[in-house]
Amino acid sequence: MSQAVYFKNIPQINFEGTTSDNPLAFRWYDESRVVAGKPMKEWLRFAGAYWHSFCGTGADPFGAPTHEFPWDKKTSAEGRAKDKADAAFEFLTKLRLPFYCFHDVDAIDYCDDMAENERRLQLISDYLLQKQQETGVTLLWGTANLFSNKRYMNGAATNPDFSVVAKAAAQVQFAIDATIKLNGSGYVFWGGREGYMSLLNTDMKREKAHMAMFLHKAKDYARANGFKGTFFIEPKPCEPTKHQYDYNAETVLGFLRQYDLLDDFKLNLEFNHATLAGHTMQHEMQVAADNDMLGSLDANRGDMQNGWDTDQFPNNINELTECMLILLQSGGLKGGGINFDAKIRRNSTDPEDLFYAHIGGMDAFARALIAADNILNQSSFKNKRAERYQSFTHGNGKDFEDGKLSLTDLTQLAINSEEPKTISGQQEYFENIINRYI
Ligand code: XLS
Ligand code: NI
Ligand code: NI
Repeated sequence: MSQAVYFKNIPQINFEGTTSDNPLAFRWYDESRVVAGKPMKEWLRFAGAYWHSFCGTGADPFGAPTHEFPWDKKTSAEGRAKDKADAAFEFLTKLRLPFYCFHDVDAIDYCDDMAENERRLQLISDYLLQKQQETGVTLLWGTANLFSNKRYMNGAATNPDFSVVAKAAAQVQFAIDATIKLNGSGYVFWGGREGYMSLLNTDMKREKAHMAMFLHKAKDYARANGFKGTFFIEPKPCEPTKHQYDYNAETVLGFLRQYDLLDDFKLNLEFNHATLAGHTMQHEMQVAADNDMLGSLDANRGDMQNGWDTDQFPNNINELTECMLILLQSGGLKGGGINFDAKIRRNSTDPEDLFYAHIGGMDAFARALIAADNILNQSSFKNKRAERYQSFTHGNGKDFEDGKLSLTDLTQLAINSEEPKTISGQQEYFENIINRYI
């Protein structure tokens, strides 16, 4: 296939080690380096996000686009979509990203005719499949954009108007078909409009029941059509809605349990969503890991001084090291990978900027993974934490854990014992371990 080269001044990005001064090289991400029993590449399973990297124009509420893409010039939707796919796969292979993720409308523009949209997605997914076969890059997850079109302004699966719910279902069906065709590991539901702007006009109970019904039907369809991958729910507390039903990890877990969806779904957690919910990403990941639900990650970061989803590229190694501790201890991601749901800034306008951004993110994760592995193997971290709970490993503490002590038993023990010793939680000691191994 003859095709244009979109990043012609940019070479293949290689691992050159920490002594390299080359800004277009990895200093930590050595894809085949074995960490905790498997290559980094397999722990991290990095993916590029179609929407930010190949569709995001840099426009913001105050200004026009600043990113003018050479692959966005042709007049036909099909022509633009194929050029974009060429650019995307050139980028993914140059960066050694093994996976990518997309929404239906990122791959090809949609119109208001659903049958035509199905045709368009089939056409572009055939083309993407060919690109996958040529390059070895594969789909991490697919999804449908159920939030940009104006028909979704009152919700998609949770819209009070049934005819909108049906439109959303059609989009999901086509996106699932494409995901199956492209051998996607997962399928994501992020409910950007599944929530409310005002409780006054909202029957929340009914809307949540509709969302559950919608997920069941989507899952049944996908399974019946041979989808073997994992479904992911991506929590976010708000934005664009005032309140999103998939608020955070705990809330989604409760929802999935209530509606009997736990067996097919895992969580896709995003850093900036965690902080919007008033949590750390570590918190969200630990909640998921403790419930065997740590499926996939959307990597980015917010801004410390403002409160929205700025989707900046991740670069905080302390934060990432703490996250990788959870990832390693939980045995890895269940069915997913690490998708850079991050965008270069509006004023980052060189083609190189997209590469610098991903190289920085990949290196930061790789370095964090190595540090976390060293912490687990070489430091007192695990033992120190376990020590704090040693009173539950034997005697009365063990009996308590095993349910053998009643409240009156506990009261008797309390009456007959002295005031507990003051035991330090040693938070600063633990914090220092992180910095020491970075
Ligand atoms: C938006 C979400 C979105 C999902 C996919 O905040 O992060 O990009 O990842 O629909
Ligand atoms: Ni996301
Ligand atoms: Ni997001």
